[in-house]
Amino acid sequence: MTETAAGHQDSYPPSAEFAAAANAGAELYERADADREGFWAEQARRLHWHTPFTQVLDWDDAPVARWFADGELNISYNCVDRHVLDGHGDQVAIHWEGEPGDSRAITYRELLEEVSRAANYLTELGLVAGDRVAIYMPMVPEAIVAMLACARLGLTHSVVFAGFSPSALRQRVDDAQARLVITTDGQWRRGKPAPLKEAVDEALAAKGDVPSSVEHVLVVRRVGTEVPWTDGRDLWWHETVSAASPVHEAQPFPAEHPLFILYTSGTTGKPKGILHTSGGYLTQTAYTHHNVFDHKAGQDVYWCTADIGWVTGHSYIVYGPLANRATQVVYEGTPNSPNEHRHFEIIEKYGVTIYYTAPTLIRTFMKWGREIPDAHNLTGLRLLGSVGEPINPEAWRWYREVFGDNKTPIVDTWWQTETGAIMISPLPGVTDAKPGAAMRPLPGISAKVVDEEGKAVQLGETEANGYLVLDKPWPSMLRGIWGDMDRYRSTYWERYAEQGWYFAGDGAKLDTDGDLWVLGRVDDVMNVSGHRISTAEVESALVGHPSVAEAAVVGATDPTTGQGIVAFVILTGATTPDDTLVDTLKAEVSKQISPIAKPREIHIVPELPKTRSGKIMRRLLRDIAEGRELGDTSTLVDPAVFEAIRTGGN
Ligand code: 6R9
Repeated sequence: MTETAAGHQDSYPPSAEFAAAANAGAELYERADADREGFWAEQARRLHWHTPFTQVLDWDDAPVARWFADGELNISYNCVDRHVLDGHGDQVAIHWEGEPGDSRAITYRELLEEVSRAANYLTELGLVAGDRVAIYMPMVPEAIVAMLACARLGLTHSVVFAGFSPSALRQRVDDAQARLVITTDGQWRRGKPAPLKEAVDEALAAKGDVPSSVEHVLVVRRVGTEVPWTDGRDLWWHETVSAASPVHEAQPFPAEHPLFILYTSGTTGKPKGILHTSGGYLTQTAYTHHNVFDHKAGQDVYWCTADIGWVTGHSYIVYGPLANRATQVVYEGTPNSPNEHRHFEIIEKYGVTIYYTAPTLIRTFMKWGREIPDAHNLTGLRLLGSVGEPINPEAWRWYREVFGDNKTPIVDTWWQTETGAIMISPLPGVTDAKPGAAMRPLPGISAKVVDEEGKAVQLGETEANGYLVLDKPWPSMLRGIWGDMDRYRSTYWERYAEQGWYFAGDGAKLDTDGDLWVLGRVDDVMNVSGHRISTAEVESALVGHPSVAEAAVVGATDPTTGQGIVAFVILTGATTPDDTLVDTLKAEVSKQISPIAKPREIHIVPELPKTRSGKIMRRLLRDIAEGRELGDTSTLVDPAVFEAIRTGGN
């Protein structure tokens, strides 16, 4: 066991007990290396194929891959029917916990009935395979039922996060030319119903770039408030779907049949509709959910805290877990509703064993204080996961100590909307994990860290401009950007066109052991006097100080050094700032990383601007740091944060 200068253990091997019982062993890497396509074919056989595939990868039309292309399957059959047919109909699929405290346990048999009713009704509405359906719903069971019903019929769903504005919804509906929108009357937010159907009405009433393609709006009653109604267009779920037959026979579709479109922001204003297909996507989500989370069907209680509006919700609430016959918790509300104990109460109530969340939430829990988790019995937890951004070592250690009783493996999983499933992560029974490192590409996955020219960066090289590239196709990779294949090629494949590599847009380094550290988006890497410094590294150093709860760092233009480091920090509840604190923090960064990384300015602020998916909006902080007019704030959770930062920061 190695120790860092600060006295921290810097590598955490799995316990012997965990390793002995783990789903994945070290031999997976060898098998995948020896015969990559054979390995993926073996993984694909986790699924039920109505027509078995005979070919594995077809890369002739690169960069558009075809996996298992002559095979046929039904995604919904794989996630639901086969578990019932295998005798597990009474197993709970979803322990649903509503925000106001209501709850529902839904077995696989009940899920099959609901999905079948929805599939029958969508068919009655005239929807046919290939049509697009927009789903704009909070975290209610019907959202998952709707996704699975679309998958069952070969309809392509486009889930739009229910926190998005009417104009964002309209833009996505138009882009995909959706025929149907599925929504709810409203959603619970901190004990109060907030309207949602109205937002759909507003979106569809607006004069869009093209006339609205929407024929019907299907509405689930959730909060019971009155909603405006357009006769002929609007339909109640409880009057239609609930009255449909609970029996429906799933038809097979080709492996490359489109499954969903999910919009993600790019460098330009227009969101990109990332397109995923069926067989390869389900293969890799199921494979990773099994091995990375060490999931054991019928034993584990799994909880992924994401929203279905994001890719993590698609791959690790809906498709991966259900394909693996998971029993999982789905929670409708926010972590502090009605108070900060909510997540811990849920973990206790359902006996959660696997918990998968984002660093931003872990740091929020840290800010609230460990007495909150300490008031609960969390001993059921045996594996913890992190996703969404680099996790700073401080938060990693806190997570392991406070949630995991200093025992549980943590899997820091790197992947993207575009990759569809986890790509780089420790294997929990195999890897000696390092806090803050995503470690190694999973068996079957290949990644490189290269410079501008595509030359491999040296191990331990921290000054190089390391870019993360994926140099071999993988089953759950995106198949394009909906309606814009040129943009697909230019965004991801132009940079390393000669080599034929996928450019992920993330900076990375390999340490002297060859382990991979993701440093954040390339645009989050600063250049100070010719030195590349990751915003994540400086943030991590700041958060390492006991007075700091959360930090965001940006590179602001500087006349002498190119960029100067500007930090925004939130203090822990117990701290009262004094005149020396800012200097102390600067010295701390200098000590932890290097004097080069010492921030030019540190602003103590009450809040940080975050997107609705919890990512810090560094672009906007850069605007503040450089004294510019604010750019687009439309994806911010709460634009009022800015006033608070401006007043707090000056
Ligand atoms: C799954 C998801 C993708 C971007 C990605 C990277 C960052 C995600 C990470 C991570 C470091 C991890 N990211 N996981 N960075 N370590 N474990 O988040 O998808 O919303 O498309 O974001 O998130 O920058 O490029 P998406």
